[in-house]
Amino acid sequence: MHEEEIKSVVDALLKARHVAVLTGSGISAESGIPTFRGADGLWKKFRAEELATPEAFRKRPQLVWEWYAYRRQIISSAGPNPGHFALAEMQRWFPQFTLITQNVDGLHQAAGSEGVLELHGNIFIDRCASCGREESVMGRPIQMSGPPKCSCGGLIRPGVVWFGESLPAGVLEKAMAAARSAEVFFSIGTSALVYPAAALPEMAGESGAMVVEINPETTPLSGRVDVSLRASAASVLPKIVEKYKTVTSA
Ligand code: BV8
Ligand code: ZN
Repeated sequence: MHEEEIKSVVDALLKARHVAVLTGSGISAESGIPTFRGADGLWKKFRAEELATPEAFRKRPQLVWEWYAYRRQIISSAGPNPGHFALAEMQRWFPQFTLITQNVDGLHQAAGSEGVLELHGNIFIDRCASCGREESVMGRPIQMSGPPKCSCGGLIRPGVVWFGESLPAGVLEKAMAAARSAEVFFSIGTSALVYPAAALPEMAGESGAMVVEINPETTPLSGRVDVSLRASAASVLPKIVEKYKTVTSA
């Protein structure tokens, strides 16, 4: 299955100096974390677009806090899957490898990936909505009800990027530079609907990269990529690693 496509991807990887990857919630699906728009993407009938906004937090801080506490709970009991580990292994093969993620779950880092560009922040950061003070809460007991208060009196929110908020300065620029210089650009586990992240694969294609999409379903990007692997990340990424190692050790 997909032998043909995998061979063409490996052939391109063998010649590449800079490989870039954009991941979305689909790569964490096989770790048991619901995607945003998949069947299990709703929480208490709310869609992400209704909760992941500054307005929602202003209007219903407890509800938004509860949603993030629930997600922190799921992520804390989840671990990286073979898709995450495959990307961590691939990082070592190239002079330059840029992993850009829309995910806030930290699973790429847990799998050993380094220098991960977190376009949308990280769910285990607490940030004061007033003074902006940030603190990692990774590994701490999860405060299920909230939001807690900062010493300045402000409300604490998760350190993620909500709809309508700009991405962390510098991170998006680094991601765009990688999209422009990579010879191979992977778009993995993302519906390619949310901007500016969704512009990255297009940018890479326009700069001459081979764009590879890995997704069991089609997306608005599917018609414009060079290789479309209609498969799950946890199944096909290890196959790419295996094929690459067979060819390079031959
Ligand atoms: C900004 C963090 C402006 C928080 C998230 C109209 C047109 C165009 C744009 C806009 C518009 N109106 C508003 C906008 C801008 C908006 C936007 O793009 N909206 C969309 C909905 C149209 N963007 C923003 O607001 C961004 N900011 O533009 O700022 C600005 C400019 C200057 C100054 C000030 C402001 C900020 C966007 C970031 C929002 N935060 N998350 C949190 O996590 O709670 S977005 C969230 O959804 C994710 O982070 C991710 O980025 C995004 C998309 O989700 P995906 O990761 O793709 O997940 P999804 O469920 O959609 O898809 C999963 C895919 O995986 C599926 O395709 C599925 O088939 C596949 N899959 C499933 N299983 C597997 C699999 N694939 C592989 N293997 C499997 N096993
Ligand atoms: Zn504060």
